[in-house]
Amino acid sequence: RKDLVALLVMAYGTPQSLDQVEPYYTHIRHGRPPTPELLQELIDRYKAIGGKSPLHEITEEQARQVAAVVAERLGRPVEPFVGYLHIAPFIAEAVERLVAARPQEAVGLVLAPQYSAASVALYHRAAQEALARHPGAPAVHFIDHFHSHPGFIAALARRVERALAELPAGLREGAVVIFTAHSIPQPVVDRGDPYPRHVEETAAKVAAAAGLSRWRVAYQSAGRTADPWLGPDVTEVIRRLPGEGARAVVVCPAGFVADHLEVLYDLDIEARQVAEEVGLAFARTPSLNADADFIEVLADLVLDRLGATR
Ligand code: FEC
Repeated sequence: RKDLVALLVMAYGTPQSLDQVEPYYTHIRHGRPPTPELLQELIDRYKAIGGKSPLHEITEEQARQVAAVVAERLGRPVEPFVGYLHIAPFIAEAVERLVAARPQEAVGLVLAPQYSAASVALYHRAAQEALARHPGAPAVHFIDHFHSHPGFIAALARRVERALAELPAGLREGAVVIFTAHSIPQPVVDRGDPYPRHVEETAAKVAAAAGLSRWRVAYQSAGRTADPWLGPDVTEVIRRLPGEGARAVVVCPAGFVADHLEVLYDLDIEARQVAEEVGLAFARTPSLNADADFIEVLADLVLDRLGATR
């Protein structure tokens, strides 16, 4: 369609019901089905957050809103096509629909701030492989990362300040902020992946913007595989904090842009429990979700990418 801008919005994906957990988990494990014990553990984690992760609805809302803002800025029609890495509608299906809409221009956006061969590259590969099956497909201009975008940094800094302000006054001074991102297998890091550097950069810039003196980087949600995973793990770091004089911990999941299992379970339930065990007050910064300040960041990235292609 003349004038149409297509947004290929890609995210991790989540099961929509408990009976979808097994195929989803098998897909994440590159086709190897989980053992019954591992499957039950994962089902129990979904049950602990109410039976379902809100990631699907949040991703759809983010896509809808960024398309609306870009359409308004450009004065052109903009249509989002959402595809998931690990569950239907898969990225390949979103590409099919995008190609059928015959856009004039297209941008690919992965909803993950830091680049890794173990994350963003997988989304891009899924999209490229689907595009390659359509000789007439439009060029899709991919956004690789936004880990140091000034609007993204400012949005996280505001949330860190808000979480600190909500701690009881007497505990605020002794609080340590831990910036977390999903762990990746150590062998990927050893091949020179930019991910740990991107995570450190996000954290350092947010810490500077929020004027923090006590902050750390940690990783979370390491997979249950034989490989070593990138650390230190957030729970290990929390356990060490009382020995360093801390009285409270604020966890900022700077590697995620939405509420989902890894935030609502691994942080809000598991990390909080560890903090309480060692006598620390615990707070977690609110996720970006479809908040207006984050939608502005995404729209800015898309507009920049479109401008750069002209
Ligand atoms: O709310 C939800 O239902 C989905 C939450 C979710 C997000 C997410 C993000 C990332 N992952 C990344 C890497 C890996 C690697 C493996 C792996 C395994 C899992 C499992 C679940 C899961 N991940 Fe995930 N991830 C989410 C959920 N992830 C469930 C399987 C059970 C487990 O191990 O805990 C290991 C694969 C393997 O076994 O070989 C690697 C990275 C991100 C952040 C970037 C992104 O969003 O893409 C990196 C959200």
